[in-house]
Amino acid sequence: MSVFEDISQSLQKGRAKLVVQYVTQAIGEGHPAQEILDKGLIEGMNIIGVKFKNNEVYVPEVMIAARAMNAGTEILKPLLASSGAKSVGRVCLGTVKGDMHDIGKNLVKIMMEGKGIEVIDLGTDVSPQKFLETAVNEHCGVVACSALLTTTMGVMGEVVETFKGAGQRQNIKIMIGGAPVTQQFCDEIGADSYTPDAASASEVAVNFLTN
Ligand code: B1M
Repeated sequence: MSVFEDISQSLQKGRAKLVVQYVTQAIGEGHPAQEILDKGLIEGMNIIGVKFKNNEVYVPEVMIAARAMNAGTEILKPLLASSGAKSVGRVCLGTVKGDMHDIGKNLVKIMMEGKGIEVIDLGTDVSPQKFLETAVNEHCGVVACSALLTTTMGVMGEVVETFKGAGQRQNIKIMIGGAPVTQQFCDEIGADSYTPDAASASEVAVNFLTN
């Protein structure tokens, strides 16, 4: 069994200490952090997602797996985010109202900080009004919204409308992402960018902030 399978299986069992052990081993073997994240941690979480959908595991097991995922991500954090970069601008980031999923959002934060972006993390369950107030008061050039539920992704459209209503649509770029979000949805609601993963989100944010 490869070290990636070890990571994935330990994560699925919610064995945080083993996840940390195998992630550390993978780093020691010279695997790049992004590969460990994608082939080990995210792969394990995707399998949990399928089991969750099929009622083979339930919320408590998923929460324990999420905790193990966070433990593994913590080890990778310094490797994913190269430190010392000069600030290129400010992003206000959050998971939209009604949605508590924060693992993907936290990865977006790590990758953006790694590119020298100052991230104001509003956490989960963030209302359109809160995004607006923070972005304006904290002089953010970009607002980044994450959603994991088909029932909450519509809030991203409300974010766009709230910024329009406040006359802030021209000044601030709105980026969206999360598993159910698509480019087509982005076009429909009139957001500025959809990106499928945290790494590409950080690249687009740098472009918006520097151009
Ligand atoms: Co939830 N959940 N969950 N859950 N959960 C999903 C999303 C689901 C697909 C599972 C399933 O049925 N297969 C399903 C949604 C179905 C749907 O809407 N179509 C679901 C459901 C139904 C629910 C509840 C309603 C279950 C219930 O209570 N009956 C409930 C809702 C609670 C709420 O939010 N109000 C719920 C609860 C939970 C837990 C609390 C148990 C836990 C969350 C823990 C936490 O986040 N702290 C949880 C988890 C862990 C999942 C799954 C298994 C994994 C999500 C995850 O973290 N993936 C998920 C199944 C799945 O996605 N396969 C599922 C790993 C993460 C790295 O990926 O967040 O997609 P992701 O981020 C990616 C990209 O999407 C992207 O970057 C990352 C990769 O680099 N990205 C962005 C994310 N945000 C971005 C923003 C950007 C750009 C890219 O720009 C701004």
